[in-house]
Amino acid sequence: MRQAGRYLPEYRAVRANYSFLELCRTPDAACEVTLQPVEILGVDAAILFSDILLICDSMGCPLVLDDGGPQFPTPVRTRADVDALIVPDPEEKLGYVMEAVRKIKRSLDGKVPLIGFSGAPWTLAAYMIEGKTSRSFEKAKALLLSDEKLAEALLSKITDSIILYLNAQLAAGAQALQIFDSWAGALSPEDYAKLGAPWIERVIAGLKRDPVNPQPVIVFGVETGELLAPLSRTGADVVGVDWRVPLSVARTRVGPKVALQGNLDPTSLFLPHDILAARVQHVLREAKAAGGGHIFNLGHGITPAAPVEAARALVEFVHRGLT
Ligand code: 1CP
Repeated sequence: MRQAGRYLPEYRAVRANYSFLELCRTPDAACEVTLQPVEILGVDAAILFSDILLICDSMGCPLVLDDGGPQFPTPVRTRADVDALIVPDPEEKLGYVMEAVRKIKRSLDGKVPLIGFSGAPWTLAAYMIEGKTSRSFEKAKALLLSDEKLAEALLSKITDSIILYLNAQLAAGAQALQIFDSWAGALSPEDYAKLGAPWIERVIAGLKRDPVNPQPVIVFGVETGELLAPLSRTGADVVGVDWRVPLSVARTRVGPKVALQGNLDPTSLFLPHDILAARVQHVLREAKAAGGGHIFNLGHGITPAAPVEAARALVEFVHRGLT
């Protein structure tokens, strides 16, 4: 699950001293908020505190993040805009992320693994074209589906940037990687076959993983019920499932080779604890029926109003296992 964030008073206390982007760019503070969920909730892995959109900024599409959510005031709309983007050297432009990874690794001292991450090419392209979040992604789809050459140029540049960035995270010590294609569900299976899955496949093929103990790669999207099969063929080791598809059904779509991650509805955290516990049991039963490996997770990010006590109880219920 997205782990850090506004639901935690300890996060809000650190965040009071920094803007969100300053927090991401200050390795000591990013390290501190990365460790908070491990200490407060007892989760089994740490997720690097950062944001998928920082790489867009380093490519030359400036990111603004205020209370209105993330925005790109100069969105990518033309071939000239695409050509002006760069494929950044991650140590030069995003060195603070790798510095945070190294600090977190030292602080964790092997207690739990650290998961690094990136956005997927389609989701990052969609943000850069729309300029902000969207429900329909009209501008992104209109641009990428009407001009194949431009789509190829933009998605290639983003893909190359992601490969360098994720390899830098691996070199700094990330022990697993998650690729967030949060807006995958906005595309039809036909369009995802052009704009989504092949680019994730290219990212994964470009990773320099440890040949002896390859760091696992998780791909995740929202409303991906109809995209689970293509996502499972990207080369990922684990496919995230949101709460709209039971894990046993997801298994029939992804085949036997990948593990599943998910998929408790994040709003379950607002239910009384006995109902929350029953829902955890349901996910665990589904995972057992699905077979083939399972990482328990929420089906999407934890929401800002979620009670911390419920998140803590959730971790305990999962650790108790199937009863
Ligand atoms: O003011 C604040 O404190 C900012 C809120 C916030 C936080 C806590 C943003 C802005 N990003 C983050 C951290 C973040 N984002 C993490 C850190 C790790 C953790 O939570 O433990 C991660 C993994 C992300 C990834 C991310 N950012 C995604 C993919 C995951 C998903 O939920 O699908 C997406 C889509 C974003 C964009 C983004 N950044 C921030 C917000 C509020 C958003 C979503 C905006 C939208 O609805 O489009």
